[in-house]
Amino acid sequence: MSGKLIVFEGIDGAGKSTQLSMLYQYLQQRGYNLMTTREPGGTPVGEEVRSILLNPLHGDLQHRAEAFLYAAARSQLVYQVIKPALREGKIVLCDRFVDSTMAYQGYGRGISRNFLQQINDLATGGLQADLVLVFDLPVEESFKRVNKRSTGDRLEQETHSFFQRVREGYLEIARQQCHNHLVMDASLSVEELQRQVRTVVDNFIDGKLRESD
Ligand code: Z5A
Repeated sequence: MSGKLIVFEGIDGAGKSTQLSMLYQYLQQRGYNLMTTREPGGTPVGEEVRSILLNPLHGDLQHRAEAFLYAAARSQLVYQVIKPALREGKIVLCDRFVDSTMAYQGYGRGISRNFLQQINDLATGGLQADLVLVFDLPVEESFKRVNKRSTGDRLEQETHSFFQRVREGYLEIARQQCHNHLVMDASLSVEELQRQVRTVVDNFIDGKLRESD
């Protein structure tokens, strides 16, 4: 099987990072050649851009400039890390990708989705995920989880209605791109959700292996 890109998406606190690291361990035990990464970040340059983006002191960051910064970090990640890993046949598990820009900057901030599509395409060279798991959680539950942790970064200071638009944006994207998107119920327990994630990913990998026979 050639490399595959599996992306974890969803609003803050939906449990993406938890599920991703559990899946990583599971797939590693099964002997797959894989790696994990995240957005924004995943490269030295991207991690520096991340610290600008999440810094609560940058409350004056303009919406378009914000979108360009996410795209810059993404482009660095795609060309420095993801494409080489895919060429080596790895399964890449990525915490957030282009849908985050559509959901947060598009549905959340109200930036033109055509414009965002253009900068996403430029940043990725048209690279698309093979499978996207969208972890869906009511905003109230997300707030409870994030407030417990309470880092209060720049985006976590947004309002309930902002995150509601982001959540609905994700569901709309998943409806429009149902060929490679699947919505997961992130309000389930960590263990039950992981059981479902493993089933989905096992089926996906088995299907790809059959295709390549
Ligand atoms: N952003 C953007 O606007 N545009 C873009 O293009 C991109 C990103 C790429 C990245 O911050 C921010 O950038 C993010 C979107 C924006 N916005 N904000 N705000 P980040 O990487 O720090 O944030 P995140 O990706 O949302 O991570 P997160 O908040 O840690 O969420 P998570 O990874 O989905 O959740 P978690 O860390 O696995 O779990 C969160 C807590 O919930 C933790 O205490 C867990 O123990 C608990 N948890 C997890 N699963 C469960 C279940 N099933 N039940 C109960 N409790 C659970």
